[in-house]
Amino acid sequence: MQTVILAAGKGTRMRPLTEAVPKPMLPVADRPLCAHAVDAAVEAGASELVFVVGYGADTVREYFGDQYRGVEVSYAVQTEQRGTADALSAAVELLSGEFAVLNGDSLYPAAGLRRLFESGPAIATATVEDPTAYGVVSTAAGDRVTEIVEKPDDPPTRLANAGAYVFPASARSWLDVDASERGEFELTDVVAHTIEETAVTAVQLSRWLDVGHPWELLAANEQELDTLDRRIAGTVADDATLEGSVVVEQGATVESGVVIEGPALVRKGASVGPNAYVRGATVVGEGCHIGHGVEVKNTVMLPEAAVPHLSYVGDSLIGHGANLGAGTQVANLRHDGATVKQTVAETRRSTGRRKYGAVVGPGAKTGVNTSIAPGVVLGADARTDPGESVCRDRRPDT
Ligand code: TTP
Repeated sequence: MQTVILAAGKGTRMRPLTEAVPKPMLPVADRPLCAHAVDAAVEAGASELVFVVGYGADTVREYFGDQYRGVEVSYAVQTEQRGTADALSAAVELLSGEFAVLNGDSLYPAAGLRRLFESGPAIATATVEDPTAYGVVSTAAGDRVTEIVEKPDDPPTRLANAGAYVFPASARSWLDVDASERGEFELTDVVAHTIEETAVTAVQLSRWLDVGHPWELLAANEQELDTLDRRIAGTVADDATLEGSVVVEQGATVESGVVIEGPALVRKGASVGPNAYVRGATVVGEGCHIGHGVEVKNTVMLPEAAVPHLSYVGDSLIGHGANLGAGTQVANLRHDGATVKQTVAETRRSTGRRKYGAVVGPGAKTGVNTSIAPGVVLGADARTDPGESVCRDRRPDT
């Protein structure tokens, strides 16, 4: 089945991380985020991949090329990010027959996508605690979809639209929908039209993770690092201790006195130590450096980031090329133990986590002995003074 991957979004909620790399290419374990959806689609039997690209298009093209895992790849460009139905419109000329559409920013199980692909017109659903932030699907007679409503205050079910669909060929002429309340042209309205025209099956996924916010990028890495098998291909000092499922890629170095407790991934060109402690679900990205006396826990370091001396970094996201000066400490737990909040697109949001550190933008640099409070965001290229205590976000626009 031809499978369209929607990968053109701006990823505004993921800023500042997406200022250096588009959301679909943010790292999740050993691959970009959208490669996980694509791999699941290939395993489920996708016969051709059609990417809709826009923001950061070149990096997506470079990674997937014109053949990916033996499957032909083509690209459509969405010039302005005006919504998911608008994104699909960009690809319409490339489609023939029944086709599938997937969000490029979700983790899907391959078995669930296989059932979706075999179900004719269908929509993937997942049961969620709080459906009010999602499209909510109602069904009758078991699995026949009767209604889909976007972000209702009073959700009729707990079945969320998981952003994976199979559309009949005729849906190609139903993409011209009205703008929604938030001013976007949305695929949910195309689904609503499809329900009126034909039977649409709800295919329940056993697992689904929508990765829209920084803390969901942590969750995605936690989930996918758990699936990696231990592999030590890099250079590891004799007295370093690697416990559990640790991957040290070829070209990575782990120096004397380092302790790494898996799951953890040290990518090529990265160096850890001497005398560092890495634990929890941590990704040390390509070319990153963790130096002497540094503890890094449950953190994703994007390529070329560095924490060179005497620091603690917990439950954090460290952007491309960011550098935490000697002695920088990131707090990841409030004194009152409350769930940590973060400001996302100017709105205070709960991260749902008691342990959550900082989001450090690409190119940011902290002065020596900087302290950063839980949930703080440092914007791209932000600077802090030596000894500074940073309790509020530091973004170029604030
Ligand atoms: P969203 O997560 O709704 O949008 P986004 O990725 O731009 O992120 P944000 O809301 O933080 O700005 O998008 C869902 C999927 O659809 C995602 O895979 C990106 C894709 N998409 C497009 O391809 N084009 C678009 O115009 C939009 C809005 C989304």
